[in-house]
Amino acid sequence: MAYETLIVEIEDHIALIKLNRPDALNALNGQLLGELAKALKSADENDKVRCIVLTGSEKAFAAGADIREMSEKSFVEVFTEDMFGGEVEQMLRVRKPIIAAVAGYALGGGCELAMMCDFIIAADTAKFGQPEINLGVVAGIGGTQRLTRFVGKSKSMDMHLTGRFMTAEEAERCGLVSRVVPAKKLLEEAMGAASKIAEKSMLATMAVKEAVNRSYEMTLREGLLFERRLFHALFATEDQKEGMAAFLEKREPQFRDK
Ligand code: CO8
Repeated sequence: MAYETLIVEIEDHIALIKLNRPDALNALNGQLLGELAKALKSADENDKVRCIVLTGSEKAFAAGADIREMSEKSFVEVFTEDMFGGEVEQMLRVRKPIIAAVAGYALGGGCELAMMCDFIIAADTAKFGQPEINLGVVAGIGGTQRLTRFVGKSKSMDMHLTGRFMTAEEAERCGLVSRVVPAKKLLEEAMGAASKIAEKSMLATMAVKEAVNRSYEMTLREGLLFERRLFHALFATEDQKEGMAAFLEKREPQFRDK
């Protein structure tokens, strides 16, 4: 499928989705979010794809929702159309792992989009922020909820109330990103991580994603039970037999997603 605001490449079981609105620092407008939801759904449904990498440009992952597009909208408009609600729900339905590879600005909706992915690998040039307060609004696609869970109340309040930006180093220190790499190596590192994931049994990777995401929505006791039942359930798969046999036979496993 051809997209106007994205570049999508599928190679070696990895779908690489690049946000592509260079003139607006990849600001997220309705068209881009609609195309992104479609591209993610299509990658999720494509049997050849086992992991997804979402990235932007060297200068910006995404500098937020498109302020030009939003500025004149009324409450009645954004409320009745439930602005971005459908697109975001669609993105959250993706069951394959998504890695955000972030260089440059990840601000507002851009930071929220990165946090919607399963983990974030940052270039040393990355800058994260929730500067909506400077526009007289608040985050709208998860910033106050996800950032708070990821980095704690004090830092989340600091980011949302002052609108300041966080460096990649600070983001790694507080647990927002999983690793920081030199900007030139960002894609190589993200694709390397995606290749590693692509080698695993997809049944197990999907189970990991469900279990970790549930940890934000369940009590610890319920989450522990959910995890244990998933662990038990995977014993019904051929991949569990293959993975354990391969270990004992000192060879690489050949997973078949069965
Ligand atoms: N929207 C639209 N256009 C943008 C945006 C944006 N968010 N960010 C940058 N641009 C455009 C600029 O207008 C400029 O275009 P032009 O050349 O036509 O004037 C071009 O990109 C380059 O930007 P700058 O000249 O400003 O570049 P600088 O290097 O000087 O500055 C910054 C880079 C610091 C990133 C600066 O552009 C900036 O502050 N951008 C806005 C950041 C921001 O406030 N983001 C939050 C937006 S609100 C939001 O994300 C809410 C999300 C929740 C929505 C949920 C709805 C339900």
